Amino acid sequence: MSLKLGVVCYPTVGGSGVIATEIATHAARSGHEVHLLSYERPARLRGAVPGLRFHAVDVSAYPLFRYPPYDLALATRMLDVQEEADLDLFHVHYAIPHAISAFLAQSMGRRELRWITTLHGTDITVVGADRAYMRPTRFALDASTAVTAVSQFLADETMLLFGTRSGIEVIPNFVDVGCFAATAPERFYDRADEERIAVHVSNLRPVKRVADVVRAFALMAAELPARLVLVGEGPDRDHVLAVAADLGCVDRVEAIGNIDREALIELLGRADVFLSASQTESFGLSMLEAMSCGVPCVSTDVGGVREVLGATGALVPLGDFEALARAALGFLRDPAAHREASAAARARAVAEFAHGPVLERYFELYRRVAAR
Ligand code: GMT
Repeated sequence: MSLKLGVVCYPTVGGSGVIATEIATHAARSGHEVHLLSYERPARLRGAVPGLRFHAVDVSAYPLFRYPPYDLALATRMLDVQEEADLDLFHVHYAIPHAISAFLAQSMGRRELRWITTLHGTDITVVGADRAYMRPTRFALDASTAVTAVSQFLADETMLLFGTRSGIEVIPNFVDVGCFAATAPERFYDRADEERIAVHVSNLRPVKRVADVVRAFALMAAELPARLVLVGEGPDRDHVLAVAADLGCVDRVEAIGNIDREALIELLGRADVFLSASQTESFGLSMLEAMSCGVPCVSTDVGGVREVLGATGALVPLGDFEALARAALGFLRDPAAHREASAAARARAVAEFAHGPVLERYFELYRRVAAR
């Protein structure tokens, strides 16, 4: 049964925008009619996709508005699209403000509007726990037709924080294991100089504790020829480079900013280890993409990360950058250990998080919601 879907997300390179865009793209390819709404064209949306239409949400910059009301503009656009396209349902990614805009659109409209809210992480753990956002978030979750969370950790955290009445279904994030695959991998033992390449991908915000990544890397680089590639842009970039300068390894740290999907896949094919020092991480989509390319991940043991890594890679206590370095060196000193960890990472990504079966769970939920 083909459906008419509205998908709402942030357009940025963060994981929620990536997952929403991938769902929209795959849904259109599977024959559904998809309308994608955001304030900009999402970074992961590549070229024209038959069956998928992007709707930009414009917010007027009237001088009186110190904070332009995006949630109102989004609600209006959602209602317009629902009426024009006769949508079956919306799937909104990240609760704030998308789930609240959905409620408003439903209240303003003449016919029922159904929506699924997918929780991604800081919409609950940071933003939703802020007093200013707590009550509207709980309200919008209770009003949603269905709620999903990307990990069991996040579902539990949501129940704990909000005591929400709605049952939360856990549908994990996924990776396109066909595209995120190292077809001609080049690891340190394939390179003449044996340089180890450590990678970190994030939006370089305080919650990612990227300075700890650099501290771990400095210890690693003291032992082996190594380079750290930081992918992504964010407010901590300068601070992190200052830490690297202070530790004397700034010449081996490259902050390359945002890159497109193809460049990321190419980099992961050459990477030897992925480092993550996050304070909290509901899932860790960048790590899953790295695993799919056969890159062992070393991360702080926080949030839903252990659900993603399973027995692959290594988990260390939050704040213990020395343990992070030690665990990474375990893979980087020994080609046999690295090969084994690389194969285990890829195998877990394929077995547990391949895009096909996870997408089928979303499509099945869409059918259930549309049939209610
Ligand atoms: O919360 C963020 O850092 C942004 C958010 C996003 O929009 O990308 O990331 C969250 O959602 C991702 C996709 O589901 C998860 O992979 C990230 O772990 C999660 N971030 C946190 O929990 C810190």
